[in-house]
Amino acid sequence: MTRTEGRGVKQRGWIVGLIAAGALVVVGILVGTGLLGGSGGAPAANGVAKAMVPPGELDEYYLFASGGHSGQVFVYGVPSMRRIRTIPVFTPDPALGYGYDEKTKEMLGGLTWGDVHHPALSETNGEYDGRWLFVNDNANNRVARINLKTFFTEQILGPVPNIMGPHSACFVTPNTEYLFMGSRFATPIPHGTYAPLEEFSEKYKGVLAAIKIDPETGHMSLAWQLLLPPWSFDLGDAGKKVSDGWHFLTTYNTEEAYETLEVGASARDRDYIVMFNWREAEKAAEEGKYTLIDGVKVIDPVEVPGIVYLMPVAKSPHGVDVSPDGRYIVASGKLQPTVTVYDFEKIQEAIRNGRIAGHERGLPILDYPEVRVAEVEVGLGPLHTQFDDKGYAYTSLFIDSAVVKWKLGEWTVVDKIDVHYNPGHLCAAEGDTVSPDGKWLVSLNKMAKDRYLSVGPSHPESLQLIDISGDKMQLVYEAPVDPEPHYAQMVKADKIRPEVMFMKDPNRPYSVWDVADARIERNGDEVHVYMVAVRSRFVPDRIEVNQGDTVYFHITNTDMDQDISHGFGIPLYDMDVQVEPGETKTVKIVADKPGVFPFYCTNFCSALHQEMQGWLLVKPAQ
Ligand code: RUQ
Ligand code: CUA
Repeated sequence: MTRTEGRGVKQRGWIVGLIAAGALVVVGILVGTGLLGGSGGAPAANGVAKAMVPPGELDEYYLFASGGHSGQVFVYGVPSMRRIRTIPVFTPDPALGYGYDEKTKEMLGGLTWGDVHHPALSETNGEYDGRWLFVNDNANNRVARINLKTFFTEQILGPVPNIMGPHSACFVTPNTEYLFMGSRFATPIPHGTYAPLEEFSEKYKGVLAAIKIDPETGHMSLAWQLLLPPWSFDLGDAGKKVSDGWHFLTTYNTEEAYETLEVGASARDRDYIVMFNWREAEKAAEEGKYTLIDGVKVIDPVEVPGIVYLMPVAKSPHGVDVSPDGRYIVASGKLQPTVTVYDFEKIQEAIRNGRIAGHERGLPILDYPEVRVAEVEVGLGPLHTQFDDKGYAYTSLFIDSAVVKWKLGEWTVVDKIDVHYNPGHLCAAEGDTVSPDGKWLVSLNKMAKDRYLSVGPSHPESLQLIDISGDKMQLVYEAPVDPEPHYAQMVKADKIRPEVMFMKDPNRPYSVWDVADARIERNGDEVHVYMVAVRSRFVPDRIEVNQGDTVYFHITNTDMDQDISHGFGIPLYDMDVQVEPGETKTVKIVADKPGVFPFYCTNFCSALHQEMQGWLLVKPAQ
């Protein structure tokens, strides 16, 4: 035992000593009394059993974790913590051919990375409905929709005009009417406008974009924007039930500092929760109360009162989370050892009675003592809060490396457990719905340090599974995860109903379903290959073109059979795709290199997979 870095491990040094001395009887007693189980550096044996999903059996929940600057989404099964899939979203992925075929290449728009922070499952009446997963790109002002029938990215919207660094996304409204993207970085608008930093307070703007979601198709479109002060909009959550129609954002840097932010953005004692009424904003947009900026309807809430209110909060808050009944709004002040809780009923009362304590930048500030119901002392570095089915809240403590459990309404801390180490977000089973399941909580830890076999200077992050079904939280399992999960959502597995192949559609453009129809058509220097991929050959498998031709391969996988995907890779032409059963994909190359290029199936599909190849012959130009 040489792990000495972790706080939890150090605390339990004496237990480790006993184990080393062979005092296994003592360990047995400790496990029996639960001493090792509750908050151990190592999960107790009885805890581990809870995460056991025998080979061949399936997990109870899907966990969708953001992949941060990998631009991907990681899918885990809970409680086994087995990683099932990586979904490429903002980043090309040769394993699935994502970003190589014409459709996904166009969707990526020439960018090769994104920064995924907050996945949001679509909701109906405040419950996850298993249809779509939305994720933001904090880097390039985009948002994407993943279809949970296929687990493929289906739409990328953006870069969205006027906003910059939409960290406070995605958080959907209870019927997936909208998701909102607030700027973390104020800039002059529209994009492309220059103004020196010295003019930060005047010329730089915070902007919030409202993305409308089509209830049938999930198609996203930019509806309207709110013009906000040049502050940093950090996290968000949609109101639900009693607070449905409102949305809450945390903001830091109300100091409007633009240099040494570490100090400059932490000077004031208080920042704000910014709350807005999206139905009122929608109405203002319909009534023409906006200015067009870069083609977008931008509403100035100073000119349209009743849309935006500010609520004071302990300095530099991070997470804001709405309780399942929609009544409490919980904000974490990362530089203060408390979470602040606001009561939505009191907020409504204060608005009705005009309890305005003042204005900042023309926006009304609600009187703090009127709207806040509690400041709960939770510990050092509170960041994010999740909820269970019994009226408890769970808050991550970044500095303490712990999760704390406290009671809503009573505002008392009832339990605390060590995690390893420095948790950011937490994710509870069905945690953001109006009816969380309790049961499981995953702590998304920013540091793993010594928890896994070393892989050199870059460490994985860690996901730790905590059983929250009893009075005491119990750490039961953990899994490494690639950089960098920020947030995750956990949904009951039976709500997701993936399709295992694409429907055969003879009318689909460019598709060929019969090898007799496979062909090569030439039109000037443009060549179209209508190709069938079927175990274990490509038809046609001999393609002769001239140097300089533009060649389109329209490939249909006619193997209507679960898990029989074919790949299509061309050496030295930087081309590879995977074509799923029943799918048609189009890839394009410019045949600028003469020579002979054997193309082949890159995805093991049959006993004769190795024979599944063909020839691309490029005749040199004279
Ligand atoms: S973040 S650790 Cu959501 Cu990007 Cu809080
Ligand atoms: Cu088709 Cu391997």
